Amino acid sequence: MTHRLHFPDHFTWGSATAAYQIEGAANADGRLPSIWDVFCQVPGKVRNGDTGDVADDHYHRMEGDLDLMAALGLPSYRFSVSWPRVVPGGSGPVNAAGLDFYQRLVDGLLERNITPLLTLYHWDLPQALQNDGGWTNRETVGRFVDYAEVIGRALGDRVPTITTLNEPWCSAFLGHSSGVHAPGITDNAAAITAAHHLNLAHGRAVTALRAVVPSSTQLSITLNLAQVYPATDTPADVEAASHVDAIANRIFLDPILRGAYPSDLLHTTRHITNWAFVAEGDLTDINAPIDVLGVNFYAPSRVTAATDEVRAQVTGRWVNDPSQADAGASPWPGTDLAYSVSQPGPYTGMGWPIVPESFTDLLLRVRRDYPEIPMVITENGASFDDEVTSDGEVHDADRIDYVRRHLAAVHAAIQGGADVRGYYLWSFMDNFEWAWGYSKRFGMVHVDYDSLARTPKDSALWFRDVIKNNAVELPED
Ligand code: GBH
Repeated sequence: MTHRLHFPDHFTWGSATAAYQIEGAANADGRLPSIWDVFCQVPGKVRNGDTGDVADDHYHRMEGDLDLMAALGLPSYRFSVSWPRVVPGGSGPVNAAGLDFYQRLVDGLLERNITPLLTLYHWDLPQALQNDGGWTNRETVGRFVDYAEVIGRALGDRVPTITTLNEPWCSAFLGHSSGVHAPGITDNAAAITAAHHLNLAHGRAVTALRAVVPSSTQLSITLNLAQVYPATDTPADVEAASHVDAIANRIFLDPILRGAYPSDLLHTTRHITNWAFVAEGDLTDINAPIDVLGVNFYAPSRVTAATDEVRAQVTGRWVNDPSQADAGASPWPGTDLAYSVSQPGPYTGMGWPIVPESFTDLLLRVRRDYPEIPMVITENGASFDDEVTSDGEVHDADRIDYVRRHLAAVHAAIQGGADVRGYYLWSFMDNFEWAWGYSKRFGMVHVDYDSLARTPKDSALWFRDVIKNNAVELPED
């Protein structure tokens, strides 16, 4: 016996990728380096010295990949545009050949009845802008708005949803606090400055896009959100969790959806920055109305207050989980107040704990605290060591189990009143997993990195049925 959970009518199903992770063709047709091309050249930053030079070679194999999406019954596809392909210098001339790739991509999707969801920025800042300070430089905001307008004008008539930024938390804090992502800076004040400029770039791009895209176009931002649980219910741990929640979640949610930074955040970071980079009018600009919030979810966090006793027990400042134990600096400025603690398993292949209930908690929390905004799950998925058989099949029961449980969690949130409109599985195919290079696979399609052959995994066939039924089947347990 199985138990079927039906999703609402018109629920959008899809799968997601990002430009630098799949395209390759790093030097093709006028593209110039992004911060990730440069970061990959720094010894020790990316596992095995991997780079995005070739990746899945999607740039040259796009038509075949679209055929595969159609064969797998995907109603929608989320991709990102490579800024350094379209405006290679970060500002200045548009590269027609680069833009043409996305014209063909969008047309190819529409021909196959696959609805595009376009992300303007998934971490690949043109290096030319980084040379002037990147996201720590307020000038970058204007460059992003110009680039957003170029894309809005060129593609806005055929793309029903445009997302400005993917996970600005990662750009700001993994890029500028822990330094495990490009541009690899470790400066907490710079990270908070970058977070503000990313917020401002988002809000001003939304306003600029409104003027050039059809009125029906949905504008959005994607945030990586995670519930932050206190390790115990002592007041100190509860306060630590609230602090991390502010620097991880509310630093984006509050200005974007309420037009103000959280007052507790301004207080807990006051020894790092005086927030003088926030100018008159910025918060009104950031608060530009959006139509839908993209939510990426992988795992929750669990934290404890940094008492002397805790300090004596932990070796590093950043001890969240097995995979991060040796990662060095914390990505949470001000975490001299809080330490991440390891959580009980089971874990994914990234070492991230599998806690589907926290996904329900998160969606209901967004519903409660920001009640007006509809949500789309723009990423959820997992990396595991998939089993490739000698006859070329790829068995990934762990991934099916992860996605099944997380879909049930989304369903529970919808039942509880959360307004969730769609779900995009990360990722369509195995790809360049940032600092982990090609050592981690998130795809529902397997990629052989020698031949670049694509093979749908069991999860892709399973997901095709979920889409067809608009329902997920749970074992009766
Ligand atoms: C997303 O980032 C990206 O958008 C996507 O490009 C990427 O391939 C995908 O996820 C898989 O990684 O850091 O130990 O506290 C997700 C980044 C992952 C950052 C989970 C926060 C929390 C676990 N997030 N992480 S930990």
